[in-house]
Amino acid sequence: MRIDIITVLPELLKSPFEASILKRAIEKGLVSVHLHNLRDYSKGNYNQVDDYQFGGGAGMVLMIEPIDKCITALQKEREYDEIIYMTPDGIPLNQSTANHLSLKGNIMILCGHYKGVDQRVRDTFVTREISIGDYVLSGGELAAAVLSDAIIRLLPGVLNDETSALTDTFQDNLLAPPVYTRPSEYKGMEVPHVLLSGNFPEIEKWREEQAFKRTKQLRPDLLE
Ligand code: 6GU
Repeated sequence: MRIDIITVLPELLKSPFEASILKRAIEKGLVSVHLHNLRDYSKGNYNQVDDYQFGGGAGMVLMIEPIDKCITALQKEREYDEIIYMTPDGIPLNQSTANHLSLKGNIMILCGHYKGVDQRVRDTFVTREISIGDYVLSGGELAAAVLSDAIIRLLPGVLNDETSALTDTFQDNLLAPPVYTRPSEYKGMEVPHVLLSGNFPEIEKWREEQAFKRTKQLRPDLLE
């Protein structure tokens, strides 16, 4: 898989891909992530990428021309399965969308900023608009990092048995059950005895019950 991210703040997006699981996925060649600075596609001495909105009002809008130039340059090199615009007024991200996108080959992610992008960018280029929740971030960069992480960890070979995605919260629309590690007793707090029993059918049953109980209590909306 290849992910191209278009942003006015590439430095904000660097570190998530330079540590831990994402770094290893890139080193193994399972994914490549390319950051593109929108300013490299602007014209004039000021490297202008944003401007005041027509009709007046506070806040700058990312201009269509540098975005068009960047997207068109990338599309000349390869075909993209999706051009995703990160925006708080997009469709909220969930595990099902992450699963779907993890099956794609090339995806482009455009990070919104300020008041957003010229609507013509959304009308012309964008195939999908994604939000990561009902709150506002300063820009789409952190949201793009969240989306990339959610996708990349699902690629075959990225996770091993210890980190397997199969038992994740949400993978079956349930929250994950509680987990414990050594010691089995700490300051009088005990680990549920069934987990120490070695009875794996019983353990599995307990985990399913706990997952259901937790989901019912904390996220009843997932059970609907
Ligand atoms: Cl994708 N972008 C911004 N700027 N804020 C957000 C968001 C995205 N998702 C939730 N809040």
